[in-house]
Amino acid sequence: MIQIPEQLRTLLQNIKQSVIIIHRNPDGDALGSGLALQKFLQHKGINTSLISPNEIPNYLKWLPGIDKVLIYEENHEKIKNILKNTAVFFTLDFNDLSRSGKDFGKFLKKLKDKTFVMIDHHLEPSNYAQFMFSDSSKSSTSEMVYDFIVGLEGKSSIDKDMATALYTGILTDTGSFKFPNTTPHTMRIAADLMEKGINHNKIQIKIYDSFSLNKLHLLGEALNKLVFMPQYKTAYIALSKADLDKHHYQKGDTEGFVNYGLSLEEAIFAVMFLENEKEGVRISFRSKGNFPANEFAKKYFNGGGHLNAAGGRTKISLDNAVKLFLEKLPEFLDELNSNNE
Ligand SMILES: [Mn+2]
Repeated sequence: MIQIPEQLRTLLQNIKQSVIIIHRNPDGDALGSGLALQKFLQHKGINTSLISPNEIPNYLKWLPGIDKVLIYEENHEKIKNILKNTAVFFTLDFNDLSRSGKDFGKFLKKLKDKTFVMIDHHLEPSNYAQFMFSDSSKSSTSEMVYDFIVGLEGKSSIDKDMATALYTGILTDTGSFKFPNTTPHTMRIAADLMEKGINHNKIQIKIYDSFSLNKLHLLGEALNKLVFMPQYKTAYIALSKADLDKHHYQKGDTEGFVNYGLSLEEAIFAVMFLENEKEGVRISFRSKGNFPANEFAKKYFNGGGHLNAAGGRTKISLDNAVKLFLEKLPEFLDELNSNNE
């Protein structure tokens, strides 16, 4: 349950327009929670735009309502105008405005007369929102948006399309209900969503069994390059721009690759480095048990996230990023070896 402050209830009864902003490189949780909240607000008579900072990955393009998502990078002047004329901003699945991208984040930080509503499950939220729903014990923002909608207007206000979107977010952020963030409450919500008539098997297939041949070949490349260091119980993969080009990389193609490192029986920590011309190197971190993947990401790679799943980035070269990682790993030797799964 989420307690909705009376002030926010009143606000939502009196506005005609709002926007929802999700994080850059949106995933199933960002888009799932965004689409569901958008439809809910539309039903309430609040005209609501859902804005993604950049493009939508192919594996999510089937979500109901996805064709109406506005992409900031493709149309920033039009979107800036919408934002200037809107008073209430929902921000979903991120803990700091900079997660919407450099340029977009700067623009958002300058907007002073807006009411921000944050709904998010990442640690250490920044203090920009007048209404803050931040809970890192939740599996996903989609779980929180479910509780938010139910808290406002009850279960009957969730329709089949909203249920499909929310289920997708929960499914992807829990790795099909297998990550430690999955709770009895998560499962109860999933059951409620199933009762809305969603096709859960079709969602599973759309997300996990709809790969392109290029993606599978890229996975083959990644697995061949996987390095395991038994002394650190750590596995890592580094994919260069050339590796990606070779397999005609499309956004989202490397989704889930980092988890293969963690599927090694002895692995506690798995890392994937991805070279990208525009953004430097993006790094994904995953861990088992109580090893803090987010601490590593924060300390050395300008990132953060959850205990078992975090991300980071750097402007240094791919080789230097791997070098830095290998240099710093020994600092965590004790934690890696005392980990209780
Ligand atoms: Mn999430």
